[in-house]
Amino acid sequence: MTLAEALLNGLKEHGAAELFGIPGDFALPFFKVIEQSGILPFYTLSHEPGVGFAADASGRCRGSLGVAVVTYGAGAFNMLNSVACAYAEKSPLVVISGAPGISELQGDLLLHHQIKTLGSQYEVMKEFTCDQVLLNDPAKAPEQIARVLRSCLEQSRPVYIEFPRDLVNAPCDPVPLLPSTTAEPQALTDCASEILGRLATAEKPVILAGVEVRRYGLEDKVAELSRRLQLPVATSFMGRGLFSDSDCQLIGSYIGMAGDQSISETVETSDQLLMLGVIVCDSNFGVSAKRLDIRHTINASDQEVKVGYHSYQQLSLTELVDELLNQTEVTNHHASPVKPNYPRNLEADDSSIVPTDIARAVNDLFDRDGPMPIASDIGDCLFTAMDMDNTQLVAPGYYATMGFGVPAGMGLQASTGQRPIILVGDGAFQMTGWELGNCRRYGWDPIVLLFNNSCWGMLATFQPESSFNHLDDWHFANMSASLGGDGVRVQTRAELQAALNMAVATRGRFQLIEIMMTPDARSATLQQFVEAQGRRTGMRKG
Ligand code: TPW
Repeated sequence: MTLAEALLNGLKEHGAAELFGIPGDFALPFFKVIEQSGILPFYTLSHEPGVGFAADASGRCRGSLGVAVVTYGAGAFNMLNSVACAYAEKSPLVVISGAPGISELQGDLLLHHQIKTLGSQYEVMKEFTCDQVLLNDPAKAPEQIARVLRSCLEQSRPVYIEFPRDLVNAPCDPVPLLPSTTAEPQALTDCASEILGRLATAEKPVILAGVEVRRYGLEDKVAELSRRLQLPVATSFMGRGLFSDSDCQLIGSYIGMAGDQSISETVETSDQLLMLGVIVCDSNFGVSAKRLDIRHTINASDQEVKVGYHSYQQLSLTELVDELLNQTEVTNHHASPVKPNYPRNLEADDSSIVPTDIARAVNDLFDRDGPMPIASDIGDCLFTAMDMDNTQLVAPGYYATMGFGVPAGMGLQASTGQRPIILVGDGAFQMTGWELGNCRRYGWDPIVLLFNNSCWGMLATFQPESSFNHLDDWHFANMSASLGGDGVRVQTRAELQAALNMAVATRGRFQLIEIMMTPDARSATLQQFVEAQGRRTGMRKG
């Protein structure tokens, strides 16, 4: 077997479902093997940020490896922001970059795509990934690739593999599966019993579940734990979409000052808050992290469990949840999830559209036809998603990069086969909306709900006095036909409902619904979020 084949088989055996990429001359030999071997399905897109987001979404929604393959320099650096997003939001993304051949390294001649030195890219990637390897020795490569892929899965963070183009066909052994790293058994037992002891004596214990629960495939186990302990469960903002298929007493998503105040109160007044895999950040907490009293929190994430002010190191969330289950009695107690009061029953009249109407229309659709997964961009579309039924959601809720939604939805459909709803603002659509042009050749048919308020609305909410936040009218719906899909512009609730029904009924082509709204039509959640953020940063008085 060759080094390229060993890498592709290794990726597959470690859980990769497909590859997304854009070639370049430093990557052409590897791309040739990718195509000819057919080891993994392979999709090319148009712009490297989209490649990174699509691969990230694949990894997120399957809790396994997403893979992005790019060329050296221009390709890899073009994708850096997506890698940053995956790092920040703990997504298991494998970045593979073609590179100059070993035989090209001698001599004074600069190579194209080179910045300072030929090692610059590797150094930059060290900062954006949790483990890296330069495949310059086929004898060591199997072990090195195995280590890097294990790091990717165990830490659920991006890793970097640099592949010199003249070693693609070098003979190589298969990539092994390394044993997973495990916690010190006594530390694990003690940690779990300390946690259970604290929960047993608390009056109002609550579980707050975050993204790691999905990343490590722990939804059912955490749901089981909550039933055994009879604890209510809230998800973080980033964890939205968790437990959509699980039986637990889900009370909704905690977004601090920006969200439902009864959920905020339950979480903030809990005298023992068990945070499982939560990214403790401003957006997750609706900028109210200070409201949590550390003495009464248990925070398990990043292979560490902090109990009040002390911590247990090198202990994964998976091991912790398993041990908590070990130490608790099986019950046949059924959960009684609180049915959140999401808006539904859209009045299909001639009124102009506001974001809540879009949530209503989507919830009505789910009531009729069953839930669909959602990929959302950042912007008011994501805050509006908080008013949609709890279905699978991928979104950059913490790193908050624009441009995620469209390619992420495509990655989601590629890897799961499910038809997604994509939520995106006009500003973000200007960045990566063009990737939709790649749907036709792969048979993807996402339904895209484009929130067109003709502005960078979130920014305009922060700073309404600035006219640079206004955007021109690009008539996105008109562009759909040439991109291989169907597009329609809607101005009223009746038109929105009709367009959504038509989109659902039409399979095989992407369906773009360009929803026209006034710049000041925004969700209550966005308004509250911006006000809370403004108070915290002093950007806005309120
Ligand atoms: C890659 C900064 C955050 S929100 C926003 C900007 C420019 C406006 C988004 O406008 P859109 O949605 O998509 O029309 P809406 O609902 O606000 O009207 N560059 C990147 N990422 C971010 N987050 C920014 C800039 C930003």
